Amino acid sequence: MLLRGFALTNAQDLIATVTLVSNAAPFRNMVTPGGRAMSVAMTNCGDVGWVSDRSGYRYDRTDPTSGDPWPRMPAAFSDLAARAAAAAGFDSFEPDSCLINRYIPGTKLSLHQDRDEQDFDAPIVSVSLGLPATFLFGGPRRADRPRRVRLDNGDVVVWGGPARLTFHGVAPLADGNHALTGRSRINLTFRKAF
Ligand code: MD3
Ligand code: FE
Repeated sequence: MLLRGFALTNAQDLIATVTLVSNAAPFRNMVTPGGRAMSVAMTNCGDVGWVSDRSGYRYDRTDPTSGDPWPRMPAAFSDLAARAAAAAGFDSFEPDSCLINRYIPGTKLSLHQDRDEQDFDAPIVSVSLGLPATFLFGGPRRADRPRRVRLDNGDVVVWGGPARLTFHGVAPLADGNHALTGRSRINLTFRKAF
């Protein structure tokens, strides 16, 4: 379910909070198991964070860069995620992880499924901030031709039920400048990983 502008009134606050999180756990380009650095820069907050390295993808309680626990999930983050999930019919969504993705012009995210989480009954809630992106919304198989959906600053999407395991990605970010984020797009994804 696409909730256009759901986070618009919170957008400035959310970006300020992303800055606080990324001061404690800086954005980094993780390496895939195949050995290539991802073009998306990532960090996390919450009880666990998504990490990738030569040995694979997983959720981890600590930031591998520092060895410290990830920053705590800010209340403003979990509140927004729970309100959006409820608006889409998912009551009492309690995310234990927020993956924060940063895109600059040219950054893309190849088609993939999110399947490192324990419980596929819980939705994933995504919040788009800053520059617009073309989201690629595929089907249950990688070969399914994706639909292209524009995601703008403040848009929130709740991915649950039959949409939970669809293949998806992001087309290379077009250049631009946004009042809130400059030449970048920030995406928050709230997950129940454990
Ligand atoms: C559909 N992020 O972090 S958000 C990701 O814009 C990811 O940064 C993209 O894909 C981004 O894994 C897309 C939308 C999204 C997130 C998770 C999903 C769509 C999803 C999980 C299942 C189906
Ligand atoms: Fe994903």
